[in-house]
Amino acid sequence: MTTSILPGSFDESASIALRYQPAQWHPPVSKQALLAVVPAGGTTSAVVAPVIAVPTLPLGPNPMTEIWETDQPVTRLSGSSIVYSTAGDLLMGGAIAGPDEDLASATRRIYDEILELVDDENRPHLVRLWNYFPRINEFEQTERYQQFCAARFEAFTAAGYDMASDLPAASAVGSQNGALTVVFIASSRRPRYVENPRQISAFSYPRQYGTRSPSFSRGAVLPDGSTLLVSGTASIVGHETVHRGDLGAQVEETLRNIDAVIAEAFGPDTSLHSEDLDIRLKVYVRHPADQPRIAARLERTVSPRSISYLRADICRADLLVEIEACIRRS
Ligand code: 3EB
Repeated sequence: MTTSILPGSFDESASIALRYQPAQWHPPVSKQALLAVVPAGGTTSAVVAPVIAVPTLPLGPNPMTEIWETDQPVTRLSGSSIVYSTAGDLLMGGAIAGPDEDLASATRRIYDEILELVDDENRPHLVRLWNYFPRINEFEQTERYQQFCAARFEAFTAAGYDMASDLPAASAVGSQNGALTVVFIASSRRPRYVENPRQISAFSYPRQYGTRSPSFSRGAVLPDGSTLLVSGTASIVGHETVHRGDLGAQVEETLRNIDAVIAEAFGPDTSLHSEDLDIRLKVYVRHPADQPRIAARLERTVSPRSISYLRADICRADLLVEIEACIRRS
């Protein structure tokens, strides 16, 4: 584990903002602002912040790289298999499994390491996690998504997490290749986790979706109250997939679900249409040919420059699309 003298205090509230840059962009030499750079499907030569390449390919005419910025001084660190940076109360990092690790062991090892690291770095509250791994809907005795869910559940349980109140927002999607890649944000202060009244909480899903339920909340509001990170959201009402095979209806239902999470976080009159919200959407598309139709719908509500599309499989075989959001109140 790397230790260092932190110039920023973990008591200092740090902002976080997500910006999308064209994928070929090269980062500027601003040590202060960058918390992480998350390119899709490749790497960049960034040296000023952790570069956490995710194994999903961008889709559409404007492939985007994620730039996570903050207003507090950033310290770049690494420990065990995790690269990360800290800024005030926040910590953002990523880890990738080895090529020969099986999914369940890699999930358990990486989660154990993340949970230990955020404790050691005095930022023990997980805010948000992203999980990418190949062949998510394939069966090896059990579906690989269920293997992942079981190992994640065991790691949280072993660390003493209360499954009804301590779980971060998350996404878990299928990549075309690569090894399990986990990206995460943690804080020294507890975020406000929110659920979606239109959906059964994922950690209470019935057993038909796996013996160990998915360990995530529907959204997390950063401790400073400014920013809502909405989990991967799909066309699920209650616990059931709705609109099987109907792309347009799945997108509409997903947007209703995101609006419900926004209303829980920021109040009943708040939605994707609110003027005072700064919105970024990340859209996981199962069939690349569906991207233009999805874009045409989303761009009626959100600026095209604020949407990133990735080719990914969704954790339920009957879902065609999943959308997550980073939403700042101005
Ligand atoms: C769902 O609502 C869709 O296992 O971490 C969305 C977000 C989904 C996160 C996860 C799964 C996860 O159940 C799938």
